Amino acid sequence: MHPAGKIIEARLEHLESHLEQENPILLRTVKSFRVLDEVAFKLGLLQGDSSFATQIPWWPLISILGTFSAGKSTFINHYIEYPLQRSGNQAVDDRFTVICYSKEASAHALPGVALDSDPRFPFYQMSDEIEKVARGEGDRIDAYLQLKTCPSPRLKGKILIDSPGFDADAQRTSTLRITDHIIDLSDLVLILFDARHPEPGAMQDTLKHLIDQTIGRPDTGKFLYILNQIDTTARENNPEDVIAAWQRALGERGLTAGRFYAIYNPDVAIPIEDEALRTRYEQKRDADLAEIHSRMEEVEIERAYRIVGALEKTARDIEERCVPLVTQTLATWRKRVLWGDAAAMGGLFVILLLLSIKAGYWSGLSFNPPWLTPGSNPLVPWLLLGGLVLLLGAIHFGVRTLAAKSLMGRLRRQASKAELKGDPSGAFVKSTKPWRSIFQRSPAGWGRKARQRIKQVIQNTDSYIQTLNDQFTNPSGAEKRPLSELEPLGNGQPVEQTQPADEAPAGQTG
Ligand SMILES: Nc1nc2c(ncn2[C@@H]2O[C@H](COP(=O)(O)OP(=O)(O)OP(=O)(O)O)[C@@H](O)[C@H]2O)c(=O)[nH]1
Ligand SMILES: [Mg+2]
Repeated sequence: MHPAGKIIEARLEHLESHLEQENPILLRTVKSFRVLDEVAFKLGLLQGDSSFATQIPWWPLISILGTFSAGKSTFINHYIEYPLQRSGNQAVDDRFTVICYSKEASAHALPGVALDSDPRFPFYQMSDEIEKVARGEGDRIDAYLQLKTCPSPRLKGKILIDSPGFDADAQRTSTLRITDHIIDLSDLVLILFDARHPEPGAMQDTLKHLIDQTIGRPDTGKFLYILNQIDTTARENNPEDVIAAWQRALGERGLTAGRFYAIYNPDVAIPIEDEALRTRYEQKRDADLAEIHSRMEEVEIERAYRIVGALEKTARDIEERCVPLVTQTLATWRKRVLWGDAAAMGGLFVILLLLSIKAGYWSGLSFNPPWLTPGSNPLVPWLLLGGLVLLLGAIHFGVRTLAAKSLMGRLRRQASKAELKGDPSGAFVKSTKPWRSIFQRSPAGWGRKARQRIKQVIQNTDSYIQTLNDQFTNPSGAEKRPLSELEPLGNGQPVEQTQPADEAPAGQTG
């Protein structure tokens, strides 16, 4: 059972079952994330309903955007080799369709809310995101998104998004903002243009918006600009001229980076009579289509490396950044508590001294209060002593609380600046609980066992990377295979156990 409880446990199991079907190579990494979760919960770095595994997007996202009727849906159907999306010359879809794999024999359309609970989606809790970009629309997620599942093996391990055609002014701002959000989340963005109207005059406002969005971003590499339906130009032109004119038009809009392709869909193309011309068109199309498809496979591989990278970063963050930050803050806290105690208790001593002088308890340097003289009630001194101890205790714990509070703001700022995985302020609160001595230097939950578990996870990430490398670097020149077809991580390989040494059965550890 996950330390966060049933909800997270159910989500992780859901994630594991999807990985088993679609991306078995990553299955073992979930186990490592579970180990990190446990350590982080003990430390207080994670709290409530959370897990490091649910903070990262597991499935790469490929979005297909473009002008109205550019052939987006037809392109997707051709790629997945399945007639999933409706196509036609009228605007047939006004919603984004999130398409993912399911082994069920028939395709399913689910309401957008289903996206909110599926761990595969980077927009887990998409309605929150929609609410953020378009206030008041979060409850209407179904008006913007639908989810379709389909048994095409090409969908394994990835998610495609088909978008509504961009129809100039009719475009609602919320749709535009969702598009921007989807672009941000996507690993690969295909922007389809229609060769029937490639010239800038035909470029609608929204397409301009799309292009302007993609210019000057740090991740321009993820945009592929595709001139589709070039078969329609075969009668009048040769493809090179059309493509050049289109690229020039884009260049005039400031778009120079990125990759440009020209394709058409063999299933619906207008037949090209001239044989030589047809061959030229087909060669161009096949070369470009192959490249586009291979980019679509590559994102799956890149994503796998990124997940292992995130695992390692999380482990290292805990050990090398979170714990030191908390330890440091604890040291400052200890100093403040000691100084605070000294000041408050010193003050109390002076007050008591003055009071006792005023009460005439002193004769010269000897302390002679009436309740210590023989014959007085013997309980009184003990009661007074008890009262004093309570008072000192109250001072000490009051000082501890104040000192801890005085450090929280700074700690939170440092943590958010460092962009840490996990929340050091939670660990600090846990480490300053009343039953912890101020002289304990390491944070609560950070001991030999925790350290070993982190070390083990880091070692495991090395072997995961090694497995990925073995399967993807292909000195023999063999074709890269998508992840979904590969053996699970560590299969038949001596991948280290995630179980720490000190948890091994008794008698095996020293
Ligand atoms: N000649 C030719 N026609 C195509 C090609 N690709 C798509 N079409 C046709 O263009 C029309 C629009 O295709 P869709 O796939 O519906 O286009 P879309 O971009 O999804 O359209 P919306 O979702 O409405 O924006 C359909 O009639 C397709 O058959 C192509 O490469 N060549
Ligand atoms: Mg469509």
